[in-house]
Amino acid sequence: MKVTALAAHTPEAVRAVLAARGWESQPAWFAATGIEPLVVLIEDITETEREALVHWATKSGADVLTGDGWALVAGGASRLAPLARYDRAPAELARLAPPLGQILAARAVPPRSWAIRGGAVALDKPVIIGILNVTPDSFSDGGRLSSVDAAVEHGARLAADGARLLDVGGESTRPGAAPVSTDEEIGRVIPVIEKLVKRGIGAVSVDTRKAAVARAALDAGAVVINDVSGLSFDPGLASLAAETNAGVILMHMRGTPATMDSLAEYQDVAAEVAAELAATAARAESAGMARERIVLDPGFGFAKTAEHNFRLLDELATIVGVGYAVAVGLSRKRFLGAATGRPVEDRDRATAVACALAWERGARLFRVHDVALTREALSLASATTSST
Ligand code: PMM
Repeated sequence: MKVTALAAHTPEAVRAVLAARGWESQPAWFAATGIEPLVVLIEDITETEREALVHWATKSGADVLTGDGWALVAGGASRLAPLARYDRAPAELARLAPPLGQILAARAVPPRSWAIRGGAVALDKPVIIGILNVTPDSFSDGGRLSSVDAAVEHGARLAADGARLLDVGGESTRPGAAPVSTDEEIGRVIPVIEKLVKRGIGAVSVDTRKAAVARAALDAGAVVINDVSGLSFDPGLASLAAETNAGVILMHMRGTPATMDSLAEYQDVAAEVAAELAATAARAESAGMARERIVLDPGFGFAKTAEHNFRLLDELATIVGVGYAVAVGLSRKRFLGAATGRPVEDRDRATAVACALAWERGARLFRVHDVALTREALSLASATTSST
């Protein structure tokens, strides 16, 4: 007899063992994902629901830990799956079926492509978004024209290095940064977007919270709106995105850049950010945005302490479980400095490593300053994990 402990952090090891023993690829994949461990936290449940859950778990062999108003249920995904079906689950647990069904569906069929204006972005390989900040301290070398040219040249370099999108932003969202007027923001980003589009340098995303800026950017040829406020700053942004068929990145934050640091309070940061992002996505869909146009971003550094950011990076699969493609903006952020002791100008290696960790946990889009270095790290990460 020979006994081997298989790697269980992804379904790949099980799939490969079955395939090597003659299983066809689809059944092997379904069987492998079916026995993947799943742990769900269920909150705000009644005493009747809690009792029904404990009873069901005892009978079906799932593990359950519970307290007042909550339960943790754990087992292979296929063991928990009956709870997502009205015809199989105990009647007392009917409320659990829709949210659990969504989680199981997101795991079984993750988004494979992101619809953006006039096209689609494949998500089977890492998608790198190059950062092109056009704030006065980023490219200013005196006159406006030379700074536009410098920004466009930088964009060309990011695209050549492998950026699929260029994210042009004209308002700093660092904690305590001064707000910028709409006209000023338009004056900063539009000349750069126009030139990038005219020269065919790359698909452009606009990093803005304001509908007027987003509209001008889309008119100039941008195809994606990256809203760090997650539709909470400008009520006009949601309908604009819906009408124009833009791709959207909706980021999690609390408050505004001026107030967010005081709102960094969580009991379970990943669970709370996931729930708040799910609510944002639901708002987007009810405003008319198609599900396949929406990307969610947990907002590293926005209303989060360093410790929150580490937890969120480790537990990114919880955000992926919401069921949308996930983007991360880790580049040069302060918490990377907290771990490495490196100053902001020397955090690109840490960024590349963090992106590789995020890929492994299910993120598919990576907003970074150093595209070449991140691409190298992600090439290795994606070669290591199968996307069967
Ligand atoms: N971070 C910043 C700006 N825009 N957009 C998304 N989607 N995600 C982010 O994490 C994010 C963002 C702030 O970082 P910067 O000042 O280095 O651009």
